[in-house]
Amino acid sequence: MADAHAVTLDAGLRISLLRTMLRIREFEDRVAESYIRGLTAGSMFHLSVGEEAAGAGTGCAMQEGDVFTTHHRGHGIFLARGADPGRMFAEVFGRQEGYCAGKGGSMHIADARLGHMGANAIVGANIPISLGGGFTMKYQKTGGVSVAFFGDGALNQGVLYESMNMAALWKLPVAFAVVNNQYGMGTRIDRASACLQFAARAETFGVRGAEVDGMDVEAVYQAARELFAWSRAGNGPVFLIANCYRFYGHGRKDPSPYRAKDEEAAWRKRDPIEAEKKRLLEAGLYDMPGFTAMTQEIGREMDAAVAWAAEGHLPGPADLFTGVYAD
Ligand SMILES: Cc1ncc(C[n+]2csc(CCOP(=O)(O)OP(=O)(O)O)c2C)c(N)n1
Repeated sequence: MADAHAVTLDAGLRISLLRTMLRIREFEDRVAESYIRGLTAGSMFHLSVGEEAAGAGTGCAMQEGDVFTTHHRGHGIFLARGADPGRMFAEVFGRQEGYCAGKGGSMHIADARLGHMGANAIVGANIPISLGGGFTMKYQKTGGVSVAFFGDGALNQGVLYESMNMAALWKLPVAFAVVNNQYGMGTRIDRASACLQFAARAETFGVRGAEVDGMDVEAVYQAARELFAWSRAGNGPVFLIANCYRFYGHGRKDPSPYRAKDEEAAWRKRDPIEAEKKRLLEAGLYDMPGFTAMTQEIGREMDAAVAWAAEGHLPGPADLFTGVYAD
């Protein structure tokens, strides 16, 4: 495990990490509500409630000029990278005002301006795209890092190891960032993988590896910041696995019958938002009224974003062939 608090982070940054996690939680809760209200396009949503520390810690450790791809559970990561929640809701609602004009939906959000090269619903398929991003960065000497975010379900996909090999061989600025929520659909990681030493596995490919408590936003941020900086400096690829938990099922309608209730309760007790809130309260950086005010302000922001997106326009037949090829 990376040393959780090797350096005490700046107070403003700690508050901003908490704020980012809260924005993710409030966003995801409204995606679930919007589905019940019949606002969403389709019914398949993969919420990252419980995974906020992994998304916020890694997302906030990235810099302008870095690029990334995500798996299908990528709302939180994109919010941490500066996404506008209104345009994200619009995309989830299938509206023209969305990031992909309503044609991508929850699982295929992308935005080149914010460095998002695409969410991907095929497990592991975003990884070689991020490899290509890293190749471009090295070739063009941009000084950035290309981050592939994926879940534990991709840890035994061949494409991950082909990509690691090539990234290490060519010393590419690529970061393999694993949001390990312990389950690939209904299969727990230890039932899918003979070896659980994933950082060590990455090291055998020549990729610098680290494992971190993915319920601790400050620990994730510190580990990611250090690794990304090392990779940007031309030292080669890195691998970070953040161990966390998804509080809901695979999709919102999945009641997770394959998980023990006491296991769920134990992880919920480690809620990353509550943990960080407690830490900041104890450090005197926040008080309860301040925290309540921040939560209410974020709630109003998200309500306004939902209302704006719900007023958006559905794509028409004329939009069918737009955005298919680059202009
Ligand atoms: C190549 C491939 N195989 C199977 C699936 C079906 N599938 C969709 S999500 C998923 C589980 C993915 O688990 P993980 O990568 O850990 O991400 P999580 O859903 O836990 O965030 C599977 C097997 C798929 N989309 N792609």
